[in-house]
Order: sequence, then structure tokens, then C-alpha cells
Amino acid sequence: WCTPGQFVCPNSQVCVDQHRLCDGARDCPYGDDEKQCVTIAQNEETAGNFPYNSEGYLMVRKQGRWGKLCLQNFDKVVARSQSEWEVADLGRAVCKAMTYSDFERVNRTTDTVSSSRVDSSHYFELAYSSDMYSNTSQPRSSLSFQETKCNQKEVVHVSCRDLQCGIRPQAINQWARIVGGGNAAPGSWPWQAALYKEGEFQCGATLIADRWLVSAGHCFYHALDDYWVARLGALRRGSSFPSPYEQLRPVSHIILHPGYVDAGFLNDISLLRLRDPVQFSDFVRPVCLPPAPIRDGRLCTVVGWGQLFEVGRIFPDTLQEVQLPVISTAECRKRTLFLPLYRVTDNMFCAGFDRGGRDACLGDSGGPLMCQEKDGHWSLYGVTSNGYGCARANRPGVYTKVANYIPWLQAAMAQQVSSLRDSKTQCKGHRCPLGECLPPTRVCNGFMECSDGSDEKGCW
Ligand SMILES: [Ca+2]
Ligand SMILES: [Ca+2]
Repeated sequence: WCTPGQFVCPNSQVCVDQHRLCDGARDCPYGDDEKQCVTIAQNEETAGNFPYNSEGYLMVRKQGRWGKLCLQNFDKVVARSQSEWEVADLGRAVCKAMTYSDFERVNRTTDTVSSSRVDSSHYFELAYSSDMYSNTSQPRSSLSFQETKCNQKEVVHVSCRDLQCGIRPQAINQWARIVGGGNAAPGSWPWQAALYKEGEFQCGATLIADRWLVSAGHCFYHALDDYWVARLGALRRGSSFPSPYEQLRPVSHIILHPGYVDAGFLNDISLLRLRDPVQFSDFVRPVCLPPAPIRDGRLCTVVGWGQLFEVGRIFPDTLQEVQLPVISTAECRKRTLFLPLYRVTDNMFCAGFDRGGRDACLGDSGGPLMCQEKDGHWSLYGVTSNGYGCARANRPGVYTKVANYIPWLQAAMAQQVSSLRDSKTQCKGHRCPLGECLPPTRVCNGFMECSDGSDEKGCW
């Protein structure tokens, strides 16, 4: 319904013209048009894309247009505004604005514009307007940006470090939580990953670093030699055409916990290394590891595409979320007394309501149980482990207690890649994006069998 080129305000049906982006006035219902007005990028064209770059030029956006911050009058403006700003403060500010923990380096540098880019490069400089707003009762920032030719081409190159974990830039806090389960909104759980084995959805997983996922052990026990692909930034499991927010990454190494025991699901945890790191964005971000063991009674959230009913294998297409209370281990052992397979160890915990129902079944094996900390960020407390059917009354969900495995996770991530066991990658025909291996007879056979049609590309 928007005209091409217009900005679509997230989670509303409002369209905003480009020149109203970063113009200082709020046009989207949630103010999204004034949110992304500073970034780090290599050039003006890529500045407006979704990914977060940890390194690049400091860029600002004014009235829809991106440009590099030009430093030619920086010292003069700082002196006039009687502030004690340094270029390093600019770096710190942009890194923080992009949810990095801090900056690593800030350099004043000369912009090298290749001849093909001369027309598209654009600059803004700081402007100080001491008298302009002096009569208004509202105190406002007297520093702003204005266009400049930037003759000396002196700009800022920044590198930031440690993207903050557990932050959900796209989550809409204004929406009431749906108790009892419901569809998740796009980008609400940016660390949630779907795992596909040879092209088929199998398990959930959780992103904890740019190339590491935590999942359950039982997903891989009989499938260490299969070809696994992680799908991140996805909301709809069944959609064959990936959204622009999605990232697919083949799994290069599967590290199953050495103490995993299939009978009883002991130490049901695994760590997956991605062949290539993900590109962080609003839709693909890491969760935090838990600062302490989980507390009984705490209300936490489970997400997944898990079965909606035990019978019929009905998988929802859109990511589901539900809030569940953590049950004490004593209570959980009582409830599972007559289920002989259930031996709840101290490396596990239980969550769910008395009545059972949909909530008990929602999480995918390997997917996250996460809780929000007081300061607002989210931590991964549990890995969905239960493999005993679902949606039965008095049958709480069982989760691997992540806090007990942090030393193991950290040691495993620090291992030399050469010491890890390689996953199988051979396919004698063609690999589809989600990992299905098509035999040579199905490549260029006139039928599109991969979701992206890659098996029928370049045939003639
Ligand atoms: Ca605006
Ligand atoms: Ca084919």
C-alpha cells in the first residue's frame, strides 16, 4: 500500500516519505522514522541496509539521505559550543547507538572515493546553532548536521566491539503479551534459529555468538554425519522464499556434550559451529548466557515452531511464543513419578502449568527457554529437552539447565577448529539452500526442487 521508495513504519500501516526520515519530527506511530539516523558503513548505498557493521565510516542520515560525517569544522564547533567533545566520543556514541558495548578504534581519515562513487558520496558536518533555539522554552540539542562539500574529505573511521547480547530491537513492548501462547512478531526473537537436516526441519537452536549456536544433544545423537543448515532471522518456517532478514548458514561442526546419554536425556546439550559467521542485524542477534542458576517460580518464555498437538504432527508456520513458570525440581519429580523415563537430575529443570495443554508442547527440541533480566536484556536459561510427547496434563516440560554448562560451552568454543570433527559436506549432485542433496538425475531435470530453484539454474 506504500508507494515505492517510501519507508514502511514497522508494525503499523503507515508510510513515510524518505525526506521525513531523520528530520527531527516523529512520523511513525512508534517513532521508527527517527530511530536509525546514525550508522557505520562502507558507503552511502550500504548504509541503509539491515546489517550492523562493526567497522566502517561513521554515517549520519538527515531527511532520508545518508552521508559520511565530515570533520572539517569539528574542532571549531566543539569550541563554540563550549563542550569538551573529542572524536573518540563520536565513536563511542555511534557504537553505543548501534548496541555495541564499546568502541575499539576511532581514526580521523581521508575518505577515498573511487571514481564510480563520486556522484553518490555525500557529507554532513556538525553545526552549532547557539541563538536559533535560545528563545524557545524547550531546551533542545543545539548540535545538528548540515550538508557540506567536505573539501578536505576528512571523515571518521570507527570500529566497535562486543555487540550487546539479549537485546530485541524489533520487539514491540507496547503490545501486551499473549498468555497461553501466540504468534511471535517479526524479529521478536532474533537469536532463535531453525535447524534443517538434509533439507528437513528438525530442531530449534539459539545463537550465542556470531558463529555459535546452542541446541539439544538428542537432535544430533543419530545424525552427526548428516548435513545441517541453520536458518536465522526467519519467522515463517514454511516459507520457501527467504525474507530479506533471513540468513542461512551450513553447520560445519557439531559438538555433542561428551556426557550425553540418550536413555534419560542426560546432558542434553550441544554446540554448533557455523561455517561462516552470521551478519548481525536487528533480526539476527545473540542471546546472553545466564548470570546465575534459574529460580523457581520465575516466569520465562519458550519459543518455537513445535507441534501444536501431539497427534497429527501439525506444525505452525509462524513462530510461536508462550510464557511459562519454572517449577521446582521437587515438585517436578512428584509430577513425573509415574513416568519412568523421567529422571529429573540437577542439570535439568522443569517449566509449565498444572493443566498441561498447549504450552507444554510448544517449544522445539533444542530451542530456547529464556528469561528477561531486571535491566531488560534476555538470557538463555534452558534448552528444550523433552522428548516424551507433549500436551499432557501434569507433564511439565524438561529443560537442560544452561547455567551448569557455561564452563563446557566456553571451553568448547575456545577449541582449535582443526581439533573438531568435521561435518559431512559431500553431495554427489546439488545441495539446496536448506541442505537437501539432490542426486544428479534431479539436477536440470526440468523440475524446480530446491526452494530457490538453484537445481534448475544454469542448465542451458
Ligand atoms: Ca520524521
Ligand atoms: Ca530439479
